[in-house]
Amino acid sequence: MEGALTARDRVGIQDFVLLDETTEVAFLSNLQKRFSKDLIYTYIGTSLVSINPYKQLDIYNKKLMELYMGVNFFELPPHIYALADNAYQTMLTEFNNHFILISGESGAGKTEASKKILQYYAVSCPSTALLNTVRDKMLMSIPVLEAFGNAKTLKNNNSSRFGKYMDIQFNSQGDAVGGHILNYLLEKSRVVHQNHGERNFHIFYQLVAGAEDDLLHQLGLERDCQHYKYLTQGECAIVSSINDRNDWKSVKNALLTDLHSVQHLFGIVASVLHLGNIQFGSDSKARTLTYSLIMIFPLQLLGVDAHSLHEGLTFRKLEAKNDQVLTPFTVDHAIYARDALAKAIYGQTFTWLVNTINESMENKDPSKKTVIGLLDIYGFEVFYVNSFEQFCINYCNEKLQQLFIQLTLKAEQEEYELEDIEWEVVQFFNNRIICDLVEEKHKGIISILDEECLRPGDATDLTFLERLEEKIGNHPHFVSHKLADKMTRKTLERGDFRLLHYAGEVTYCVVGFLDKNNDLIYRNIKDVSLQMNIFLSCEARIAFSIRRRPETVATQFKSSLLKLTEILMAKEAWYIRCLKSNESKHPGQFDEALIRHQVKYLGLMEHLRVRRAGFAYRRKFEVFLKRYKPLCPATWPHWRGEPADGVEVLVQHLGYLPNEYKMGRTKIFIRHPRTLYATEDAFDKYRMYHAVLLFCYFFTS
Ligand code: AOV
Ligand code: MG
Repeated sequence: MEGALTARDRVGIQDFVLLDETTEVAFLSNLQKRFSKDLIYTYIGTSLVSINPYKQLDIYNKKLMELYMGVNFFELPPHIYALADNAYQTMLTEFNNHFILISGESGAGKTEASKKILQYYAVSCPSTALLNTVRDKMLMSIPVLEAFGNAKTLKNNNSSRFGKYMDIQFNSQGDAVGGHILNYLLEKSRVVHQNHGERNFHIFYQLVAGAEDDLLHQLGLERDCQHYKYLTQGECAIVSSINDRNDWKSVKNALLTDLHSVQHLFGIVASVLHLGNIQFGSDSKARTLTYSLIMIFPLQLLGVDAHSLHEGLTFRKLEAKNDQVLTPFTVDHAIYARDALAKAIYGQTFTWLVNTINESMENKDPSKKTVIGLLDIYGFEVFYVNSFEQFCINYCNEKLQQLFIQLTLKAEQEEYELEDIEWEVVQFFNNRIICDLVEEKHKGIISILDEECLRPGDATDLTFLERLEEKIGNHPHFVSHKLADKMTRKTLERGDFRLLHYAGEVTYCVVGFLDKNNDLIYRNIKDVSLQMNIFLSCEARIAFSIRRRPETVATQFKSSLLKLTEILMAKEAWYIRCLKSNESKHPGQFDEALIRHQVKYLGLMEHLRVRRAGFAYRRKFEVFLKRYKPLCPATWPHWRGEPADGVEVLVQHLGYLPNEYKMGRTKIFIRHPRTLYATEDAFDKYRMYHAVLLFCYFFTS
């Protein structure tokens, strides 16, 4: 009988913390109930759980944004705007830095979430003509970076193939005054190779489908993706849900508002396509470029000279003392050199784009600022064949999970202990052990890989695998070729190893690991790419031209993730935990097994238990007293004693019941947000009253 159902029965509970029981069954049932009503957001305290609906919902618009502005967190139904607004309001009141960590596996909705947040800030922050330009540039960076850094994979038609951390900088009035993007490890190999059912980066298809006839002609391109080797390996150049022509328009418009060298940029993109079509003579040496006409366009577009390009693609230049020796390539080497050049060009172009966007968003205001950082990185992914790229991506997700554990589960428990607050310990799986397995000095997989990369002589992908088996064969999260049958009853091919990640097991094929980790390009190919100087800053040119061996890709990635962790640890964290509803991208389909698996590995149950056992809100005595002391005559205008005593007097005056709060060593802990909201409401009334008084005073005097 519908009428007899309570709202709770009909639409589930808005905050998992309020569930009657903290079982997985209750959690999933609540999630499903809400999902079936298109309610894709649910809280765990102040964290947001989001589930991908795979359909457009009418819940993102200016009216709703305005509704959520400045409203207390739990007053309205859960929404991503509420989290964005709460982070913003807290930043303003406490004048400190924040970040929003968006996690979840590939296709779970991280990038969409990060866009919604950016759009929210673009609309909700105060604006002036000057600030509008910063805001516009932030917004325009979205389609541009997506075009160049996202691609269709088997998991997601708009999969991020790079990691992105964006700081939005605010002045003390809350105006967005600047932005800065850090980008992480672009999957360059996609430029030259795509697996079946996947595409190259969107920009190539957009250019071919959308560019005006004139531009296409200038670039020497055909309006047909099938013409280009680099676009057709995945055999899915056309995707029904992707409108490359329309996307081209928005990317071009976004670029035109900002970039002077747009024409040149498209030239570079086109030159990569031309490079991909260069073939080499099929005799044992690759001296002949079979399709020499094709060379004309890369030469013109890249601004390099014919001799160097020809030589770079067909000969290896070795420098011995003062002498140079040229050895002709085999066809395979020539193909390798061609692909290396294409990847280097694309990689540099992407770096240049990010730098250019950063310059345009640079904050010119010298006053002190606070930031909200948005982290949107490639999600955990498992394909039929997993290579070096998945190894890096999944390692990155291990790091983010570790960060989440450190900042919530572990930190929360430690804080209670430190503050002498009684509570029940919650058991959780700490994936530190897997992070160590990958990154530990000397013993970790990256170190072992680097050693093999540096070892002169006969190092190959297979010798790397042998070293792994020798050194970490007994690790509980590493399944070696030899032990595979015994441990998991699933065979491993020769050349594979398996890692038991926090999110599930992944079998990696070692083919290409050494090569991709080295990312070396032949000397003369490097010289060729250095000629295309327009896209390189002075610093980058120097770094690129240095002759000593650069750090390997995995080591650079590891260092950049370490730096990112440091950046984030210094800020206050907010979490959006994205769940993928089904594997086939069907609107409204709730695949319970898939979702249960994600709930498990993301540690949502543990998060919930920690949150429930604990207190929703905590603040240092000094901070709490400073804000609310006007509400109590005994603490206003000054409290002369210890801050803890002042807080005690203050909360007694406010009528807090003994079970509603606890006093720690340095902080007050408040069990439920509603207690604090009542205090906040009283504070608002106080401020309003004083504003009116002040107004009357000036008006009448
Ligand atoms: P991801 O960022 O988490 O994957 P996306 O944010 O790109 O995933 O989401 C994948 C697709 O799911 C989008 O292109 C939309 O079609 C759909 N989608 C996601 N969130 C929503 C939403 N809130 N409303 C409607 N549709 C949505 V990856 O970048 O692959 O890790 O690497
Ligand atoms: Mg993404």
